[in-house]
Amino acid sequence: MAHRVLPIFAYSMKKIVAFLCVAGLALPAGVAQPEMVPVPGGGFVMGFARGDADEKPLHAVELDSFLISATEVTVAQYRAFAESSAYRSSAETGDGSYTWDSLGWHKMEGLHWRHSETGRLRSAGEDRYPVLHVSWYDAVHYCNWLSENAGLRAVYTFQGDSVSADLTAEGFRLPTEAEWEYAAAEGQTPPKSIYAGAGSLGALAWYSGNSGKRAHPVAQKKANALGIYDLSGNVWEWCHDWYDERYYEKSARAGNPGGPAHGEMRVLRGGSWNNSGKHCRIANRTSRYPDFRDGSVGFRVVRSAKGN
Ligand SMILES: [Ca+2]
Repeated sequence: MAHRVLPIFAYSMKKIVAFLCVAGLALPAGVAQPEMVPVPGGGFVMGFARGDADEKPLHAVELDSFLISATEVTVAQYRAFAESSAYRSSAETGDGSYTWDSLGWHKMEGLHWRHSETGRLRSAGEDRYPVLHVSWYDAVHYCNWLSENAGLRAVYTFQGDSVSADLTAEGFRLPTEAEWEYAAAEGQTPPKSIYAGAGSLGALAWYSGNSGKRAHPVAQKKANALGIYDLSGNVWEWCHDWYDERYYEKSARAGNPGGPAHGEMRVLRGGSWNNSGKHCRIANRTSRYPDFRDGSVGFRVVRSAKGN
């Protein structure tokens, strides 16, 4: 953590609360908050020349500084939200989620964030597993709850199934896919690796070649140079953006690109325990409908570094 020592007497209580929250301290008492690590802003070249069609054209992007959670959001962190807010997830209000067995994915009613990828109810000792079976909607509701607890302006506004976002608000939100790729590339152009960090994929990530076909507790593999774990592998991560396979043609030279204004599916990044190395590459892009959930999709959060 690279926080400067600030004269806190000059800050309002609200700012102090926000600062303590960003520092990863429990606030209010007993509430599990993600540990946030700083990502200095700058420019990088997004995309991959040897990648899929939707990873091109390579284009320069400028980003402001931001903070990103060091890990995927865990079962314990999500539980603090679910149990204190009475929020009911897409899986709970809908028809469950997809569970994994040796034959593939199967929809199972009653399956939700308290369950593993195989549909087993998590035990108390599994708090540090990434939360599974969460939709994009669940993820952004969680973000707003974090903002509310920290006294920060919420990013997302809800009207029925419609969600609008103010990406200039200082509260918690999902990373844009540009922020996600920049953090995974450690802000480097070209990145030192096609995966999120130095070394072999097996040293960095839980993927189909080493996972035993299940998710694993966060932060067991090697972090990248910014101190961020599991960007490659373990669980896919929802990003803020609507998915457009040709978005890179339109976002060239954009500052803080936030994705298309409209779309049908939201972006997922990083691959999972169930994917080969190809999908764990930092430039790889895929997408799902925002109410999708299964045992391989989770998320992490970011927030603006302004005001810190
Ligand atoms: Ca991941």
